[in-house]
Amino acid sequence: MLNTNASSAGRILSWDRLSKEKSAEITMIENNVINRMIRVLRLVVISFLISVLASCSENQYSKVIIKDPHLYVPLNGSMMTSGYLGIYNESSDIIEIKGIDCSPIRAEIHETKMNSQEGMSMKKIDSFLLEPGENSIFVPGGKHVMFWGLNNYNSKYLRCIFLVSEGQPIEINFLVEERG
Ligand SMILES: [Cu+2]
Repeated sequence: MLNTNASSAGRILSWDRLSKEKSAEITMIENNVINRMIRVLRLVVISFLISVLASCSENQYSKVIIKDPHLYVPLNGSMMTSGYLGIYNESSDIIEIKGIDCSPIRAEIHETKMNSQEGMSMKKIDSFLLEPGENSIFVPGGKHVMFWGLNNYNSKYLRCIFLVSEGQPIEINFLVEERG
């Protein structure tokens, strides 16, 4: 009686050990599966990020470069002032600039022209085209951005966007310079 009990107890013990080993093995397999899933997931995330970056660099308007955007604080007693920059179209597409938005500051794209009757005069430009590889430089006496209401403007920069006919607007961060 006692013997059978002991041996069946022993059998239960060894069965117990066996199932523990089995469950340890199962845990290991599960760990392996989880590790593999993590590795696959990591690959998926990385390749997703790469494809996002790649599609960003294909975006034509990331290939528009704004150089040295700056404006001067208005002269005493003047409501208006002007700003200058270089814009380079490094994309393979024609880009149409359809205006500028510096809200809440009012701004327009202007061009100064020499005229035999009136001398120098300036006119608002509604839009202009930049061919692939073309650049346009805004300078005194040429194209410029006209600003109104910067008399008590205290920030070092003024954020604006060039509105374009297609795609993302182009960001411009004008450095606000003292006259001197
Ligand atoms: Cu002007």
